[in-house]
Amino acid sequence: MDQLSSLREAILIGDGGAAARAAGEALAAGVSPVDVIAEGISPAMGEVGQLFEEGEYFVPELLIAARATKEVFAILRPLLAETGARPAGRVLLATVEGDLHDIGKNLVGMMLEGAGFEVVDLGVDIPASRFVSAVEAERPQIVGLSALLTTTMPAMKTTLEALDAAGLRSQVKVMVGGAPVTQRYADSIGADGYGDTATAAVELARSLIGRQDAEASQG
Ligand code: B1M
Repeated sequence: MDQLSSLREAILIGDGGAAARAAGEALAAGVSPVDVIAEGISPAMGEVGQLFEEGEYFVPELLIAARATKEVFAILRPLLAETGARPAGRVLLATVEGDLHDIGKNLVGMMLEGAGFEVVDLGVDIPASRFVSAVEAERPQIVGLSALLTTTMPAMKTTLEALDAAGLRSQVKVMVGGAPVTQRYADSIGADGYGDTATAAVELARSLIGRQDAEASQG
């Protein structure tokens, strides 16, 4: 796991080249692309967030760490795409309206792709109306909403309400996540599930697809 320690250090100092090299070495040593994310990038970005909270890091450090992860994703993405035969399901993923945070959402998307899901990533600051039109166009089984601000969490509720008003709510399972989101909040807005980490989001997506298949077979 030395390569994952080097990857972590490279992300912490925002050295994209070193991060990409460490990730390449981890892959060559037999670490799976999913583990590079779950055991390398994800905890490193969690640590970057923590250092920011503690006043050790400032916005520039955050942004160069995030940029370093992008260089690693560029290597991982084609490998993750190779994994599955039939997609495990289609997930429409985005950060809700008013919210520009995408590091966690991107990790969730990459982990889902690694688990064989087809991910349609709408990006950040996505209004409820865009979710509605994208559900109509893409026909996902799951909609994943990410929010990092307490002020944007209510946009999750608005999005669920918009899906309901458009008659689409029963056609999709909705999962929510992001640092301020809790199971209790997810329950209070009528979401189908909450994931506290990218790994949990993958497990949740699998179980939601299972639930949806069971409901469909009951007619
Ligand atoms: Co912002 N920011 N930020 N920020 N930022 C927070 C969230 C904050 C807690 C920092 C603080 O002040 N202590 C605070 C929110 C406070 C609150 O809401 N009460 C905050 C603020 C205030 C702001 C601004 C308003 C600052 C300002 O301008 N005054 C501004 C808002 C911009 C906007 O969105 N409109 C802002 C801006 C930024 C940056 C642009 C500088 C940058 C974002 C860069 C980017 O994303 N491209 C940034 C960052 C990086 C952070 C912190 C430091 C780190 C977030 C992060 O990436 N964490 C954050 C503090 C913190 O969380 N410690 C903070 C790492 C990431 C891997 O974790 O995103 O939690 P996370 O994702 C996890 C899980 O939550 C989960 O899986 C991921 C991996 O395990 N998960 C899901 C996430 N989405 C999921 C979806 C799922 C399931 C699981 O299902 C669909």
